[in-house]
Amino acid sequence: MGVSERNNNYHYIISLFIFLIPFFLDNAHCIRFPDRVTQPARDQPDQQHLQTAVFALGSFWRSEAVFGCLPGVVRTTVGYSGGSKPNPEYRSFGDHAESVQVEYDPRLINFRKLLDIFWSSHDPRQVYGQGPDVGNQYRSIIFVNGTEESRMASVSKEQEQTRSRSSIVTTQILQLGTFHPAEPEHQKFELKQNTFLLQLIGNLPEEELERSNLATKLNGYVAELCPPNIQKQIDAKINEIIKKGWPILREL
Ligand code: MHO
Repeated sequence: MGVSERNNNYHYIISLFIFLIPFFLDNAHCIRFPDRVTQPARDQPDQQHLQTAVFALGSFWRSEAVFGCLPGVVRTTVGYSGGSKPNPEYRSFGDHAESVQVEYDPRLINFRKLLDIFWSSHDPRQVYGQGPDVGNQYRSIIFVNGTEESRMASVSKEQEQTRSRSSIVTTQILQLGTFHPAEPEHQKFELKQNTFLLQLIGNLPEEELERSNLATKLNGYVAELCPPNIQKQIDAKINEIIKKGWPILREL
């Protein structure tokens, strides 16, 4: 056996030994490499952790804007809820109330905080309407999912009632049945009135616009319903883009 042949054999034996090490070590062959982690697209946050809440507090154009730019709110959708009519439409939605469905990341915002926003964003003592809008469709409702949310909603309603005894808080607390999404023209209604901003985010097709986190935030911004610091932040970002001439706003 020549020197190089012997070297080859050594290499072979060493390689084989290295290859077999994991099988000798307890558990070593159980090592699992994590599945490939795919990054969620910037504007499509990780769906798995999201929770959903539904509220009715007057015109759904405005309700959607109230929740849209809160940190942790990922998406909003307007619709009809709280009634029994099977296929509600804007021109005939029967006993339903105009509602907003809020999808949120519970790591960043919780149901209790959403309840605070709900109470501070409308007049729950107004009977048969909200602001200038008159009718049962504008009634105030907290839709709850299960007993814990139901308890939190009741406690918050009692607190709201104690703020003043001279009028009654009319808000209903209902277990959420079906939420019927409204027609496309009612989604992101406030933002749709602002062609400049629509253009600034790249004139998204309707379906994308409805699911977009950016559009959700801007919808609140247009209505000037974001918390003041967020309203300012968005102002600054938009002005920066206008100054730089950067064509499209991708994220906030
Ligand atoms: N005050 C609103 C109500 C619209 S709504 C979506 C209006 O301008 O008619 O019910």
